[in-house]
This record gives sequence, C-alpha cells and structure tokens, in this order.
Amino acid sequence: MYNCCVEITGSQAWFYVFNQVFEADENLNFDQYLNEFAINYGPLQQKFFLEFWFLNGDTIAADEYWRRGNNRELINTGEEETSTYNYKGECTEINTPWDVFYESIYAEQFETYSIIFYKYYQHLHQSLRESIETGGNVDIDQNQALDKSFVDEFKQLELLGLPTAFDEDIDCSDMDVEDEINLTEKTKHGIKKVIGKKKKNRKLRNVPEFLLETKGMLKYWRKRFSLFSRYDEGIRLDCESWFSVTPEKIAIHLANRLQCDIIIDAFCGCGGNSIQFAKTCKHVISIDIDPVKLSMAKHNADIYGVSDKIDFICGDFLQMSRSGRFRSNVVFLSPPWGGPKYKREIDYDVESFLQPCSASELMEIAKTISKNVAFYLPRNSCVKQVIKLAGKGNQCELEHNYLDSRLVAITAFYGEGIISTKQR
Ligand code: MGP
Ligand code: SAH
Repeated sequence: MYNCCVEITGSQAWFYVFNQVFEADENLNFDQYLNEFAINYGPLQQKFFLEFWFLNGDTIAADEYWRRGNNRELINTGEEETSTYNYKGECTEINTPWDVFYESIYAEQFETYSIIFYKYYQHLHQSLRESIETGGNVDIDQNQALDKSFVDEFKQLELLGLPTAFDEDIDCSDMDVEDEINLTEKTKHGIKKVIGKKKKNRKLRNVPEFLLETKGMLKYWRKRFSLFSRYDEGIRLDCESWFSVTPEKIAIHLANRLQCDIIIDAFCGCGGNSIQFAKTCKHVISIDIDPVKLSMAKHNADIYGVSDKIDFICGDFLQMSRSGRFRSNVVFLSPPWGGPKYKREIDYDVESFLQPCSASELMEIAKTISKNVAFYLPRNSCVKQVIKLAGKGNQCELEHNYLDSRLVAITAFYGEGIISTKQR
C-alpha cells in the first residue's frame, strides 16, 4: 500500500533538472538522440538519480524527517491512518531511527524520480519526433529496448495519484480551500486525503486585491513561497510578475550554473533571477522596460540583502544593446511569453509568440554582448526552433526544469562558456 505525504500548497516542491546537449546540424534529425536515449534509458536514469541524490539527498531526508515529525498539516494519505500517527495522535515517524528513515526516503525519492524521468523522456520524444504517431502520447513500451515492467509500474503509480503536489489536469486557481479538498478526493482514485481541521477553515488572508479580482491568479499566490522563500518579509510583485517570476529553486539553480563576473539579466522583472545571480556573480546588470517593476526588484533585492551588487537600469533592452555600451560574460533572457495563455499552444512558436521580438532576433542581439546566452522559455516551446538558435554547427544544451512532477520551463544554453561539458 502506498502511503505518501501531500503538501496542499505545493510550496515545498522539490526541484528536478535534466539536460541534454544537441548539435544544430543541417537537417536537425534527432532520431539518433532518441535511439541512444532509449537504449541507455536504465543506466541514464540511474546516473541522473545518483547525481541528484548526491546533491540533494541529505537535505531532502533531513527536511522530510522534520516535516513528518513536526508539521501536523502534512497529511497521511494512506487508506488506513496508521503509519504516521500512533493511537494517541502523536507522530510516530520521528521515532524511526535515522538510517532506516534515510533509506526509506531514498527509496521513495527513487520511485518519484523514475516517474519524472519518464515524463522527461516522453516530453523529449514528443518534441523531437518528426511525426507524433500516437496522437501526442508516445508510449515507452513501443520501444523494445525498454523494460515493460517499468511501464506497468509507472501506470500503477499514476493511477494511485503519485506524485501529487502539482496535478496537471486540475486548475485549482479559483476554488476556495474546501472545493480544492473535494476535488482532490474525487480525482485521486480512492486515495483518501485526510485534511486537518485547521487547514479546512483557513481563510484567504493578506492576498493582494488584484489577485482576487483577476481570474486564474490565485494559484500563483498559493505558490508564493516557492516563488520567494522570503515572501513574508515584504516581497512586492505586480500582476505580470506573479505569473512570470522564475520560482526560487529554479533561479538558484540557474544562478549556480551561470556563475561569472558580470551577467546581464535583460528582462529582470521584479528580480526573481537577478537576486539569485547577485549571490553567485560578482556583478549583475538588471534591465527592465517598466520602472515600477524595476523599483519592486530593487526593494526585493534589499530584502535578500543583495541590491548593492546589482545595477538596475530602466529601458528597452533591444535599443540599449544596439548602443554597444554593454559587455558581460553571460546574457540571461527571460522575455514575456504572451501571458499565461502561452500554454494553449501545443508547439509554442518561439519565432512568433515571444515579446518584444522573435527568438532569433533576441539571440542575435544578445550575441553582440556575449557569446554565452541562456534563454528561459515555455515548456511547450518548439524544441527544434530552440536548438536551431545555436546556429549551424554549434551546440545547444536543453535543460528541463521540474518542480515536483511538473515541468515548469525549459532553459536553453548557448556558448562554450556555459554549456555543461559532462557527457550524458
Ligand atoms: P505557468 O504555466 O503560468 O504556471 O508558468 P503553472 O503553475 O505551471 O500553470 P498551470 O496552469 O499549468 O498549472 C510557469 C512558469 O513559467 C512561471 O512560474 C514562470 O517562471 C514562467 N513564466 C510564465 N509566463 C507566462 C512567463 C513569461 O511571460 N515570461 C517569463 N520569463 N516567464 C514566464
Ligand atoms: N525573470 C523575471 C521575470 C521576467 S518577465 C523574474 O524572475 O522576475 C519579463 C519582463 O520583461 C517583464 O518584467 C517586462 O516588463 C520586461 N520587458 C518587456 N519588454 C522589454 C524590453 N523591450 N526591454 C526590457 N524589458 C522588457
């Protein structure tokens, strides 16, 4: 019987990342990549997981140990409410010896990781195949190289509703807490969530008025601590920034990858990326066309104690870069994608839908400043277009950024200075 903890707000989502380097050759035929991936599926998954565990294992285990032991709002979702609490209603897992607990978390994480890895494989497959034979849902067991038992296991886990922190089919944005509970119970195929009383009666307090007034915005507020862990210290965001800001765990990861002397954050918004860049880079140049966002970015950077490392510049990045005044080691691009409706596209055309201009124009401009460019893009971007941006004969590293089982965005890296040299 599966027994898992589900965090309703999703604010403690774990971050998963997968990367693959592509060559932008003449005919952009990716069958070779897909075949290699399929043949090496098992070892690749193992390798990715070990890297992930090496970096995050201790933190995850320690965090889970604390959460299961102390936080009563985390709920046992097993059929029988026996394993998390004893008959007195006290939490029992805190008494589990550390090494036993650590092993169980390792096994749990491997299971979750396998599912996300499979989703990653599916996504790559769908976006790279010339034609999608199965109507957009490529089944891994079509490929003889893969183990059928894995597919069965995946389907079983999916049926059981694991992992559940972010569920792709459910938009809970405009529901009150009670609705959310009912809906979740209905859709989890017999997995009963026991929701604590305190949570049930919770009122939506301190929600900015404009988020309540605009349909579909409340879900971003629910994720506020995954956007900024120090949200409660007075973080300021305007409407566009609520849905555009890079979640903190992704921003931290990108900042570690792009560590350098000078980085330009060409579309800095309210500072989600700039703040983290300031922690790993010597100097950050943060540009935005909107003065209100820029002042919010400065305020937010003050909260994180890093504003002295950032130059905030108000203006149009396209015009400013043409002036030839800027030099940097890396340029980071996270332009507007056309609002939350970007996800209506099956294959998001980065040449038509990005603002303020096409991806190739943006790339051309960025490359006049530095040959190292990182591009934060929609998860449904047309991957072939993204790889093509590297220019014939050059490489592009594609990185899939997941929070829990949810693909949040894709980051593309161009330029030898930032493409990871690790062999996959
Ligand atoms: P989302 O798809 O609107 O959220 O944005 P979510 O929760 O995946 O929505 P759901 O309805 O599918 O559940 C996901 C992430 O994409 C956000 O957290 C931002 O980091 C990023 N993002 C979204 N938009 C619309 C933009 C944008 O216009 N520009 C940039 N740079 N990032 C964006
Ligand atoms: N990465 C940011 C979010 C960026 S959203 C974060 O994590 O907080 C995209 C931003 O691009 C918006 O703030 C918008 O004001 C800005 N923008 C749009 N056109 C621009 C232009 N021509 N030059 C500079 N900034 C622009």
